[in-house]
Amino acid sequence: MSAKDSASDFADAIARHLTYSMGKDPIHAQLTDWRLALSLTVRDRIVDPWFASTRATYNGQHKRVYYLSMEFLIGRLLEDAVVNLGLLETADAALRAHGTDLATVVEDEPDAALGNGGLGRLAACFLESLSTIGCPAYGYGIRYEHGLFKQSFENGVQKEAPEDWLQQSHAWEFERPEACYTIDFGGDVATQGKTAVWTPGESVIAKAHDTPIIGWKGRWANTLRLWESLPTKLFDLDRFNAGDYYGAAEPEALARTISRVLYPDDSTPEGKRLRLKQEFFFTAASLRDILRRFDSEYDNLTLLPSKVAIQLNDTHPAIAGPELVRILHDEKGMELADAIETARGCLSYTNHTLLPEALERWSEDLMSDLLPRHMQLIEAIDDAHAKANPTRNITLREGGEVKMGEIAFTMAHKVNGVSALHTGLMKETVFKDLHALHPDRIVNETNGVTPRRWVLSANPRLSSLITEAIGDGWIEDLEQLQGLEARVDDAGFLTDYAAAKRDNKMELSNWFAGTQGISLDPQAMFDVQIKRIHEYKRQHLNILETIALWQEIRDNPNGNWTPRVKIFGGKAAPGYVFAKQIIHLINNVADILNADPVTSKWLKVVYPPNYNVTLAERLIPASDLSEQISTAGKEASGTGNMKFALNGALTVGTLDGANVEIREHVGADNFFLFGMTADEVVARREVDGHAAQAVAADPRLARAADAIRKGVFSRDDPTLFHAITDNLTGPDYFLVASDFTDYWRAQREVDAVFADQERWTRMALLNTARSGWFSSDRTIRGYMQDIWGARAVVAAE
Ligand code: 26Q
Repeated sequence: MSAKDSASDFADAIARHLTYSMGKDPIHAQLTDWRLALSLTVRDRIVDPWFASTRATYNGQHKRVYYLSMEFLIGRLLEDAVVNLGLLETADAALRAHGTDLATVVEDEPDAALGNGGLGRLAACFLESLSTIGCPAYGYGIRYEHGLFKQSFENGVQKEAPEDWLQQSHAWEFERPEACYTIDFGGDVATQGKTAVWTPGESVIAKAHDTPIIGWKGRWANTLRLWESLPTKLFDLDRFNAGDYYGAAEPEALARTISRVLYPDDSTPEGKRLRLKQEFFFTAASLRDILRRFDSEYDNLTLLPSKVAIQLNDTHPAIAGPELVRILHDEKGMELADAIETARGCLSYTNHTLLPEALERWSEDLMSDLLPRHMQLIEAIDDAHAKANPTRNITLREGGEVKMGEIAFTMAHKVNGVSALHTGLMKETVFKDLHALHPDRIVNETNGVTPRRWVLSANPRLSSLITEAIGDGWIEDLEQLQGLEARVDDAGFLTDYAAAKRDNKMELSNWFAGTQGISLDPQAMFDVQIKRIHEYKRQHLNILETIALWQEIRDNPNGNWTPRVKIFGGKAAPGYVFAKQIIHLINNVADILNADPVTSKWLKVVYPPNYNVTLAERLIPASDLSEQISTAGKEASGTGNMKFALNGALTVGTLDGANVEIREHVGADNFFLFGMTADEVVARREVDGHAAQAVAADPRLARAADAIRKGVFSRDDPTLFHAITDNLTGPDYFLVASDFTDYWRAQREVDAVFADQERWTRMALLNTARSGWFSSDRTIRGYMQDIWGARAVVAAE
């Protein structure tokens, strides 16, 4: 049906939805009305392939993949759906017949920001790839009422406001009142003979909301099922009748808290009771749903691992291990050892961080209080593991805390890292002992990104150029981009490639002028660092280099400088004081530099607030330089780095995460490498006074730090940024000082190459041509083969 739609049929369908689904007279329709009507029209074309996919899976008794994730950072859905259904031209023409156009309508959709950063965005890319490949899969998560907070700047300081994506109606989810489960917490456990009986103290309802995720060419659609928490009892009528109106509404308010808001942390978790409740809530609901589906098709639980693959996105759903054991053992009567074995056959776990402070641990007291039966089972699993492996002293608990990484590891048949370097470090550090015991368990699955969103729809100019050159097979087989390599000496092609970038930069400049009131020179190098603000990601290294460059330009204003715009984007966790100081510093540096009549034609700093998926889609296609400058060994993979390389930005980066593999693919000549290796980082930390030494050895660094310390960027309060400068010359755990000199060197090399535009363009083209391996399609195929034992299915026509 979809492919045959004519623009006028489509326009009629939009008008019908406007009138009959929404009750809106087209004469009075506003932008949001058109957006909803278009979304409903598009949705109509998703539902059939969606049902067909579900039926094909069911009829073929295929194994299903369940991706459990606290976060799905999906962004907007409308354009993705339109693109994947091949409706770009049709939808645009139809909307024009109604007096608007697709680009305008698409801009009206709010981002679904149900994630913090990389981990959540990876989950969203995976969902799209799973559908494109045709692998039967469900994403399971929480339907947060409020996603990641909205960021604004007041005098350079980050302010947070609640995000409210659900305030605006949207067309993508189907409420499933029939898919409701009671989720229990607290209470006591009694032993009756051999069986444990858990009598919970409180319960909430988990209600499902389904969003179909359509794959490329509309061949397959999977489901993202998000849980909303509701009270078991809507309303306490007795209390209401007794005049206690607030009290009557209390159970509802309490229950709803669980799915109220996304925890705004990135790698700095705190042991909050509500967070553990959220984790158990969505994990338990998902497992119940998975087993209900399994029970409806099979009657032999030993088949479970051959039909069900459950991927744990980090340890956030790690309670799935004990919970599945509880269901199989307590509820289904399986022997404990068999229950553990069966659960392990289904479960696998992805680790996304080695930062010690980010590894989840919960106090045994909290766990016993909230999940008493699970605490007992954790002890039992711990004992069973110890018995099976008597020579090694590995425990799931330590110092009164439960270690979720260890639980996830022992309960998983495969554990994976997200880049080659990170997987290697997992084996050597956090999971060293467990790896020695289970040497085949850890595997690597280097991250990827979906080319449909991150190239095809984000960068239509580049996409058309690619398709003209090599056909459109690259969209689902990204390594075909290699075919572009043949054009690297083709002057005409290079001109077109450069023109696409130039036009993207022009478009971005217009956006900056229109929304931020800043005028940028599209000829300047657009140097971009966009990601969560964190010390290990070292935005402060970037801003220090900016300050040093500014000082150098002021010294020699008639020098032959390469014009640059430094673009920053990203949020800091609200409680992360140091990260917020970095934001403040960047904003203050921007104020001073942009107002400097001598230097501002060479060097500008801009920091648009509220960085999100949509802003990334704007910035990445218009970027020349990608800043991937984390302390080696700290960034598990990075995925922004891949999006930049595909879109023809060159990377200045350390040997960290997937940068290592990007450099291998694009070639060392096409990558600006600097900094210490992960091993050198470890050694350097042992050097007494390493930071002070580094500062003393580099006058540029010393002078830049001095300017901050003296209040050049905080005239009213010179001490404002002393925490940053004191850290820089003091402990400097992330080795900003020690990597500065080499970073400066690499940046001057970047300047020199950028001045030779032809050379730059060739390098950029080679980045695009050689980054096809970083498609999330490749990553998903890796998981299917190495971890899930799942196969792609072709839906019945
Ligand atoms: C945990 C407990 C309590 C509160 C918050 C959290 C929490 C939330 C989010 C801990 C970590 C995260 C997010 C981690 C994350 O995004 N990691 C990134 O994952 C990407 C995908 O694999 C990698 O590319 C990045 O390198 C990694 O930093």
